[in-house]
Amino acid sequence: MPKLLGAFGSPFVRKAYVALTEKGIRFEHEQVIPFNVSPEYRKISPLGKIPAFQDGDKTLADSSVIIAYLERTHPQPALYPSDAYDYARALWYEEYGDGGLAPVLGAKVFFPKVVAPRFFNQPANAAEIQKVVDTEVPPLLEYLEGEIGDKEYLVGNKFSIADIGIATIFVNYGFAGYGVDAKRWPKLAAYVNRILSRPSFKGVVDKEKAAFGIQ
Ligand SMILES: N[C@@H](CCC(=O)N[C@@H](CS)C(=O)NCC(=O)O)C(=O)O
Repeated sequence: MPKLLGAFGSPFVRKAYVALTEKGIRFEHEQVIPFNVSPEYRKISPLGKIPAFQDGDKTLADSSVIIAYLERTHPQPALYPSDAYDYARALWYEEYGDGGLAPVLGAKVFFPKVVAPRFFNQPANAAEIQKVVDTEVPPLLEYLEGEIGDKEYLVGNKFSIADIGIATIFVNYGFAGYGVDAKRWPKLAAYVNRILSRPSFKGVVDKEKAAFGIQ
């Protein structure tokens, strides 16, 4: 059976977990904590990051790479649009999640608020985190509010990698005690709720909450 490696709490591990679930692929999941990984793990993931993936004797690292592979091995249900422009737009939203949202909502809010105090014995600087929430987060959400508009999904009227890549970051934001203010960004707030209530997201997020002791 294929194996996903990487710890709960990582938005990138969650991306791969959701993609595997959406595609109905049975898999094992091994919790690998990042930052001080074993030499064996580094052979699979040369940058030492999570997630990684094993499929028989094939190994892969990086959530985007893993999901692209799954799309070829298990084409249905498709997680990438077939139209060329929709495909590229979906990759753009995935990148907006990985490279735009994650460094702020993940690295500057979730990490210092949840991970650093629990696992690195570093107390959270509440004022610093709040400043990020008040100044750096809003423009990122403003853009998404305009993009989602009245659409159900970000691209092509269909659930795709775009929705996985964006919604996964809001799980971490939620774990940190924050959410999308529905008065300020009503369309985005409804969209995030809609995507996160899919069984694929709900299943993994419930397990993560149990692991972290989050209500
Ligand atoms: N582009 C990578 C990012 C993975 C990533 O940054 N994972 C974090 C955990 S959320 C990590 O392993 N950090 C440890 C490190 O940077 O050494 C992906 O999509 O898989």
